[in-house]
Amino acid sequence: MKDRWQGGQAQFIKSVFKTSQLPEPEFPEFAFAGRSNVGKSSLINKLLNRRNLVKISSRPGKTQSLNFFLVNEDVYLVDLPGYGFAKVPRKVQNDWKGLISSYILNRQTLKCVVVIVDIRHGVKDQDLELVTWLKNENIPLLIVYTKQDKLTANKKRQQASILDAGFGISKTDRVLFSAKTGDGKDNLISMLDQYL
Ligand SMILES: Nc1nc2c(ncn2[C@@H]2O[C@H](COP(=O)(O)OP(=O)(O)OP(=O)(O)O)[C@@H](O)[C@H]2O)c(=O)[nH]1
Ligand SMILES: [Mg+2]
Repeated sequence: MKDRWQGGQAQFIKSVFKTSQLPEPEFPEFAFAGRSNVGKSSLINKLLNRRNLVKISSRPGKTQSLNFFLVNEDVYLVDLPGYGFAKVPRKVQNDWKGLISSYILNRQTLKCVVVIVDIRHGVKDQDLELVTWLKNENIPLLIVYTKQDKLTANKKRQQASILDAGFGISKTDRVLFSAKTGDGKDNLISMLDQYL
């Protein structure tokens, strides 16, 4: 149902810094994870057809809490803090990890974790670690290769198969996307809708 996502019915609910602050698990939920600066917030904005609902920054590490957005009054989207940003102190990195992993493992309404990867980059250790962990925990996941506008068609295909091989996934487990052009948006929407 494209209108759910693109109809403009989305609002920021809250930022969560600890488990006790999580909103009631009232709605099906999708969480968006990925390295700092990969384009998580941009993807959510594009998905919801909103320019500025989620704050974007060229400075990595902008999103430091679990940010909840309510879509169409019946779905939560959760923008997770980015990982892999070296300037964040180890103590803070570990706190994030603890909060995020307990959220992912215990959230009954979580339908799928969307793992966002920059199509230009190879498979990074932390991405592989997350994907492997999600698979082991039997948490449904969907991988998005984003910023595809930055590559030529040839290079895009090449990078996509390198990433598929690195993550051990098939074409049907991932979506190519661009927050700049909106390419891949319909595909992403239909993948998400399958969980609803
Ligand atoms: N060309 C292009 N630029 C993008 C795309 N997606 C995001 N960007 C740019 O990448 C930068 C980071 O985007 P964000 O959406 O803030 O990334 P993030 O993953 O939310 O970052 P953190 O919250 O810091 O973890 C911004 O300058 C965006 O404009 C895309 O698909 N194409
Ligand atoms: Mg962000």
